[in-house]
Amino acid sequence: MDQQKESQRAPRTLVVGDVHGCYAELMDLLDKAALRGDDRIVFVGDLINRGPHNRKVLEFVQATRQTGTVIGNHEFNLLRYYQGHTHTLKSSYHKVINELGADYRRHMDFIAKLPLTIELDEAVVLHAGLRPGVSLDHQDPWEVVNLRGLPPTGRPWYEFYTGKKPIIFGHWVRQHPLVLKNVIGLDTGCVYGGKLSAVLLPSYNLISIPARRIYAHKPAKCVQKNKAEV
Ligand SMILES: [Mn+2]
Repeated sequence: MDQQKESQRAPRTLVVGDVHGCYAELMDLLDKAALRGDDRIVFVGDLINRGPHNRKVLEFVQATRQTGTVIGNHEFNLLRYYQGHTHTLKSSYHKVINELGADYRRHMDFIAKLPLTIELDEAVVLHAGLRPGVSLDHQDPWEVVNLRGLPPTGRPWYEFYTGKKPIIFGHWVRQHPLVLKNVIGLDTGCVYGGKLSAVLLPSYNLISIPARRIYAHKPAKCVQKNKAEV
């Protein structure tokens, strides 16, 4: 058996950007990716909220073998409400709770166990960002799921990331995936009528699927205005 054929059969990992309940687009993306039996799917978090089919996305992730997901800020916010740490929640989250109905508790038990980071052979997956110079174990959880610009300049956290292992993240919506030397940003705003994007490892091939429609309007703070956008 020659080595090339052997490597073609090695399991791959598809890392998927913010889904936000866009189940139909997720299925389109998986069709396009043509995964094989032992390939893995890892999500950058924000599986839910603002989109149409939050329950279906959560059920798919829990029912499908070889999937993993980190927690996103939307799961984080809902979990804090569920656990009684806050009593305020935007209306879109209440729609998610209604959609989950009798299964709300079961899905929150799943969300409560989600990790902040998933370390793959090729890259580290997390939702939003990292403080430079702080080890993965010592990052502030709120920042891992929310960080964008760093004080005092507000420049994106990833401009300061010098780690050897690439970081794959979502959270910060841009028109096209962000591809830098050791950073890949996958949130291309599917729920806002953009596209759902993913990267297949270890080839680093990018795959995108257009949104079928606009499901929600984008809050201004989510838009990447920085010059670093490519
Ligand atoms: Mn998001």
